[in-house]
Amino acid sequence: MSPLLSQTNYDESKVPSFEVPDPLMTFKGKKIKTVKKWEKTRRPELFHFFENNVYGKIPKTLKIDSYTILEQDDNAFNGKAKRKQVELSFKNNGKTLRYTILLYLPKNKVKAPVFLGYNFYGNHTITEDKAVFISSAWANNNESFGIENNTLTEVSRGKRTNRWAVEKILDAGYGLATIYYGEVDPDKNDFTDGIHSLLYQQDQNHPKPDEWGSIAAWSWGMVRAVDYFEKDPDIDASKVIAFGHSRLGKTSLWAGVMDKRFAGVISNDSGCGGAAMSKRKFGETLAVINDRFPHWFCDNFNEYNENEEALPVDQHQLLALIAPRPLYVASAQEDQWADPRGEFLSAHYATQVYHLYDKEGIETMEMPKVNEPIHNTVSYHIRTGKHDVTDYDWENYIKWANAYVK
Ligand code: GTR
Repeated sequence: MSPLLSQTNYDESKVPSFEVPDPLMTFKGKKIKTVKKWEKTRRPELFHFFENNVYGKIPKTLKIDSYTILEQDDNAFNGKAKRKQVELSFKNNGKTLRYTILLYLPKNKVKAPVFLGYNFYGNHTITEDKAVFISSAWANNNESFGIENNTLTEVSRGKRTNRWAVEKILDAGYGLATIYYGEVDPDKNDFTDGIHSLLYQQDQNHPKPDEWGSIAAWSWGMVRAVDYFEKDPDIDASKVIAFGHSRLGKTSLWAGVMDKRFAGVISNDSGCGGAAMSKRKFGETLAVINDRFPHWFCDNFNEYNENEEALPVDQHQLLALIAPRPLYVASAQEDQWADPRGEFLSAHYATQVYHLYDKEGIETMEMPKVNEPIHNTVSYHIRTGKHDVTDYDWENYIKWANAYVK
C-alpha cells in the first residue's frame, strides 16, 4: 500500500478543525446579501476558481457537427418505451469524435423530462435489451465484466441492470439517457485520445495546467447531449436532470455547474472532488486521488495535495453554484472512502446560497439516520449498503424530481 493510502483517516475525532470558506463572502472579504450580487460577483469568482484550479477549463467551444439516429424502436421495454440510439459527431483539428446516447423514453408522453447519466462499461450493460449497441471504445479491463484487451463484448450485456432502475424511471414518466463515458474520453492517463485531442492548439499534446482533465471532458459530453435534446421533439430539454455515481457523480456536479440548462443535479456517492469536503481529509484525500487518477482534475489541483489548508474554497461552494436548481446528494453507509459526513455537511453549507433564493435545503447540521432522507430543493440521504446505485436511490431521486423538478 502506498504510504499515503495507509494514512487514510476514518476517525471523526481526527478530522482537523478548519474554517469553512463562506460561500457568501467574496475573496476580497465583501459579504454577499442579494441574489444579484451573488450572480454578478460571487458566483463567477467561485466558478472561475473551480474552473482554473480544480476541473480545468475547456479551451474552446465545439458544437455538434452532426447527429444520426442510428436506431429507433417504438416498442421497447415490453412496449413501455421508445428506444433511440443517437450518435453525436464532433469535428476539429482533422479529427472526429463520436459518442452514442441510448435513450428510453416513456411512450405515452409528448415531451419527456429525462435523467442523463454516464455508465462505466457501455450502454449495453445497463439493460438486457439485445438491440443496444456495444461500444467499440477503449474500456478498462475487468474480469467480472469479461473485458479483456480493453474491449467491450456481449459478455457484459445487462451486467449493470441493478444500477439503472429503467422501469421505475419510465413508470414515473421520465426518460433515461445514458452514454458510455469512455467514448467521450477513455478513463486513463493519456491525453492523446478522447475529446481533448480535438481541441489542442498546434503541437499541444497535453492540457495546460489550468485546462480540462477527464472529469471536465466528461461533463462537456453531458452538456453537448443537452444540445441534442433541444433538437429532439420527444424530450423536454428544460427538464434534464444530470445524474452520476462516484467519479461520474463528480462529473454530473461539474456539468450542472457549467450549464444552467440542467434543471436538477444528482450526486450519488461522489466523494472526494465531488460533494465531499476536501478540508476534512476523511477517507480519500486530494493527494491520493491526484496520485491514483492524475488525469481527472487539472494539473493546478496538485498544488493542494497534502495542502488542503491552502484551498480558498471547498466543495460545498461547488454545490452552491448549482443554486437555485434542485440538488440531491446521496451517500452510502459503508462508503466511508467517500466521506458521507463530508458530503452531508457540504449540502448543509451550500444551503445558505439557496436561502438567497428562498429555497430550502439541508437546514440541520445533524446527519439524518440511515434510510431517512431529507427532501427539499437540496436533498440528502444516506442509505444502508455500499458504494453503488440501488433502487432505493432511484426511488428517492424520482420522488425528489416529482416534487422539485417536474
Ligand atoms: C475510486 C476513487 C473514487 C471514486 C471511485 C469510482 O477508486 O477513489 O474517487 O471516484 O473510484 O469512481 O468508482
